[in-house]
Amino acid sequence: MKVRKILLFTMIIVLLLLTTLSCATNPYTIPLVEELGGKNGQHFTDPANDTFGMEEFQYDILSVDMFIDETESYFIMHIIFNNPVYIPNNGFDMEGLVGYLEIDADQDPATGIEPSVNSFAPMGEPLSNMGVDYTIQFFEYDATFHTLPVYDEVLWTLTGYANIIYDETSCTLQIPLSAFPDSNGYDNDGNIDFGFVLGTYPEPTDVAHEGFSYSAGLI
Ligand SMILES: [Ca+2]
Ligand SMILES: [Ca+2]
Ligand SMILES: [Ca+2]
Repeated sequence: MKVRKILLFTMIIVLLLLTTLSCATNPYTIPLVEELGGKNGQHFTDPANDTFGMEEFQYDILSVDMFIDETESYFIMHIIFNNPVYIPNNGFDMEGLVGYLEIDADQDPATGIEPSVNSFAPMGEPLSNMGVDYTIQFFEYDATFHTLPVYDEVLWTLTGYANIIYDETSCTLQIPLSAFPDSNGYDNDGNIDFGFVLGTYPEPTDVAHEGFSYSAGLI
């Protein structure tokens, strides 16, 4: 699985079609965080200017604001970057935002797989001790339904879809808790550890995971 993820950063580039680069102006909107009545907000930060890619344009994660909606059915995650955000799978758009959101749903390093954030983190950065149970795939953005798929990393099954909207320097995900089912033994209490490796098609450019542990306040 880890090798597959690494290869995606370099292989998908050959599948892209030739079109012009365009900044994210997605007219589709999922319910805004305000409309969802997001609660139990928590703020996470990643250093600015800590990217490690080789290309001129690099995604630099600055912060993640996270909520749970009033119905306690969705995580809301607002990711802010230190650069413009470009929609992936938008033709020959080398600067589309791709990568992985890895989730340790039971906060147990003994279950799941080794996080790929550790494979991409530069020398000297702290490593993650997550046992990754689920991954949200930024490579597979569906422009029709505005979704990203969620995969079970142990069973290799599709478990759901996260809605996503892209903005000028940020993106917002609406992730159903149902995408992290209890059926495989995870204790989905709404508390998760998570981490990102994000970048462009040619390369990953930033990882963020240290201290990224969200508590939804559910029983
Ligand atoms: Ca950063
Ligand atoms: Ca785990
Ligand atoms: Ca970082």
